[in-house]
Parts: sequence; C-alpha cells; structure tokens
Amino acid sequence: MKNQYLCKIYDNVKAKNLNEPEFLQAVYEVLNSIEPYVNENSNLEKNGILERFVEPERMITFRIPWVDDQGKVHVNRGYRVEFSSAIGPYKGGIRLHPTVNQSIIKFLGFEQTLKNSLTGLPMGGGKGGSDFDPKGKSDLEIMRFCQSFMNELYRHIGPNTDVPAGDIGTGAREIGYMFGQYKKLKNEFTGVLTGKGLSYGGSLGRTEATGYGLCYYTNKMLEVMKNTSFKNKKVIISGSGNVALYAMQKAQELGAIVIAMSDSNGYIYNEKGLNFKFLKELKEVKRLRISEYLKFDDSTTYVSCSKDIWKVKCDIALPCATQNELTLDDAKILVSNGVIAIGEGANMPCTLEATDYFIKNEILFGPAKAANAGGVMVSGFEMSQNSMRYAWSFEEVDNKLKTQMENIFLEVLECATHYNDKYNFVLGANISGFKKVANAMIAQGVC
Ligand code: NDP
Ligand code: 2IT
Repeated sequence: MKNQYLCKIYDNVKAKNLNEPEFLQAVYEVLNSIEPYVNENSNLEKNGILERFVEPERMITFRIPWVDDQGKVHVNRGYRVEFSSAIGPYKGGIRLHPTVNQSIIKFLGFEQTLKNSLTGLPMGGGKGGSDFDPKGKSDLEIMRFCQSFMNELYRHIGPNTDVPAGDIGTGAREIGYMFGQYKKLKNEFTGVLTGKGLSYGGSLGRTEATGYGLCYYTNKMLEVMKNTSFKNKKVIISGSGNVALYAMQKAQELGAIVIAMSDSNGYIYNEKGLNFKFLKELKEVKRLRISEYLKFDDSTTYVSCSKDIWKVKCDIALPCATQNELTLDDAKILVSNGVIAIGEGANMPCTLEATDYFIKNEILFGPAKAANAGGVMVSGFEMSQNSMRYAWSFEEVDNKLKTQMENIFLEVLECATHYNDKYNFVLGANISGFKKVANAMIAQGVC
C-alpha cells in the first residue's frame, strides 16, 4: 500500500482499534486492494469517504441476562454494529458463539457492507451477536436467551432500519424466538428479521441460499476461467453447519464427490463420497457431533483434528466454518496437492497470507464477500416478498439466486481484468462493492 491517503487511513484505524485484530485484518485487505481505484479518484479524499467508510455509524453493546433450567442467572454480552446505511437499511446476521467479541462483530459488519453492495440489492451493512454458547442448551434455555436478547435489540431495529438474520449459532429456531419476542414488544408483524420459518413470512430457498450460491459462483468461475465444472471433482468442505451442508448438496447435484467435511472437533473422510441425507439428519435434526456419522456409515474415517482437513487431497476446497481457519501452511499443502479452486463460504476463512498465496499461484479464488453473498441475497428477496405480502416459489428464488451469483462473478472478473490483475478476484470484489457505496456516500453529503 503506497497511496498516502490509504496509509493515513489505515494508520488511524490501527491506532484507534489496536485490540481488534480481525477488524484490522478485514480493513487492511480492503484498503490494500482498492488502491488502484483510490489512485484515480481524488474525490474520495476530498469528501472524506474512507474516514467514514471505516468507522461504524453506530455500535451498540448491551447486557443479556437469562435464567437456565436450574434457575441460575447468567449474563452474556450482546452486540449490534450498524456499519453503513449508504445504500439501504442495515442488514446482516447474528452470531451466537463463545468467541464473539467487538472485533469479530466489526469485521463482519464491515465485510457485510461490501457484500451487500455486490448483491445489487438496496441493503446497507450490519452485524450482531453475543458470546452466548448455544451448545448443550435446552430449547427453553435458547428461547429465554433469544427473548432477553430481543428485549434490548428491538428498540434499535425495524424493517426499514436494520434487519438481522442468521449466522453461526443462529438458525431457524433462534430467529423464530427472536421474531416472536419482537412482535410481542412492538405489537407489529413485519419483516424485521430474515431467515424466518415458512409459516410466518420466511422465503423458500433461504435455508439453502448461501451454500447453493457458493456453488453457483464457484461453478461459473470454473467454467469461465478453466472451461470445467464441479463434475467429477473431489471436494472438501470445512464445517457442517448451514452453509457447509447446502454447499455439499449443490456440489453433489453438480456432479462433485464430496470426500471430507468437519466440525470444530474433527473431520470425516470417505474417498467414495459422503451422504447428504445422513449428515443433514445428524446435524440439522439431531444436532450431534460429526464423529457420530460413522454410526450411519462405517466405511468412513474420523480424524479428531479439524484443521487437518486441508491435508486431504482435493480439486476444490470450500472453507465454510469460520474466520482464519485456513492459514498459509494449509494453502501450501492444498496447492502442492493440486487444488484448482477455493470458494470461501465462511466470512474471511483464509488468512491474508493464504489468500495472497492462492492468487500468486493463479488458483481460482472466490472471496467470501462475493462467493457467499447468496445468503444475504435471498434475505433481500425475503424482504421484498414481505413488503409485497407475497411468496415466490422455490424455483423462482433459486433461478434469481443462480443468475445473480453468476452475474457477481462476471462483474468481479470484469473489474479485475480492467485493472490488469485477471486472477485477483479479491481486488475485483472489493472495488466493485466499494464503488457503489462510495458514490452513494458522495451523493448524500457528509452524514
Ligand atoms: P452454523 O452455526 O450453522 O455452522 C458453523 C459450522 O462451523 C459448524 O460446523 C461449526 O462446528 C463450525 N465452526 C464454528 N466456529 C468454529 C470455530 N471457531 N472453529 C472451528 N469450527 C467452527 O453457521 P453457518 O453455517 O451459518 O456459518 C458458517 C460460516 O458462514 C460463518 O463464517 C458465517 O459467518 C458464514 N456465512 C453464513 C451465512 C448464513 O446465511 N448462515 C451467509 C454467509 C456467510 P461446531 O458445531 O463444532 O461448532
Ligand atoms: O454473513 C452473511 O452474509 C450472513 N450471515 C447472512 C446475512 C443476512 O442478512 O442474511
């Protein structure tokens, strides 16, 4: 990064947010890659765009007291970052995981701003969550926690203000409890959350959207750049949650053999391919550990170290668990094993060094904010359907998702090619997403 304006902005972000490594990482990646665009647009500095772009519009933290089944009182910390409303109401998921802190919520909100811009829909960037650990909690404990979370959050959100959704640890069950509490507090039935159940305003295809979208994007990238596809490719997918499961299903439908998947404890491996129905039942219905898969299929191997999944030889790797789960060492192993494409299903799953290594080696690299935009895209469709008080068919949603994910890839490629960096889809995604946000900010004046 040589541009003085960019260096000044980054130094300032660093000084102000020293103890937020994930936020600094995300900001560095973006500032570094939009340099050619900043070099040719002096109006950005004149309008103080980057100063505002890296500072959330609003950050809320709050206490979440709740009572467990034994009557003991617990307190967790809740967050909502309303990062940018330049192009629409704040929009982004809620993460429930013990590792959640301000740095993680801010990096996710920052990334979400650019991702939502790439969808082509009018949505700003936001993110929320709590350090609450849903693992091992009863349904009633989850319900009491979600109600207490909403007891504070409800005053900050609304269908035209800020529309939360799912993320790690937040699925249909949690969204249902949060929606019920919002409705009770506001006496209002509106599309204030997305990822809702189908019986009360959810969209068909939202559950599948992120995983399916990731495969549509990756398949288009394979087709355009290498004249190939998922067909007969060996695929490994980290994680076995919402994103990973539906990436598995779509990859298989496109003809791939999914040979390894993981959870935070370990990974399962089967050279002949894993079974979607078994895994869905295990993870979505029974909420068990992935090691239990062996009870369904004893020809599968379990390795009790989730990080070792990257040592499995494959053609395509889809990291779908969490941030920084794939490091430079992992990238070197994947490349030496002949990987041809990486599709980021999780947010920022590859470290900066791993990402650079893939790009330098001309591995097809689908960066998260483009490749996993399908989830929030269908959330945007859910908002539209709620506003119309109407419901589209699964096919309608899925067709729109596929077309628009392919368009995002083409837009990213065009941008990367324009800046003479044809394999740098990180640059392509960041500049494409940023342009629209920056133009909207300039048009709206200093606010
Ligand atoms: P889920 O909670 O459904 O699943 C998360 C999966 O990742 C689980 O298998 C979990 O394993 C694993 N995991 C979570 N945290 C860690 C960790 N610290 N170390 C190792 N493994 C971990 O979440 P989602 O599938 O919804 O989200 C996965 C990723 O995709 C996240 O980065 C999220 O931000 C991103 N994303 C999600 C979207 C959505 O619509 N849901 C949209 C776009 C991106 P275990 O069960 O052992 O914890
Ligand atoms: O990271 C993401 O894009 C999500 N967790 C989905 C957000 C949404 O509003 O659907």
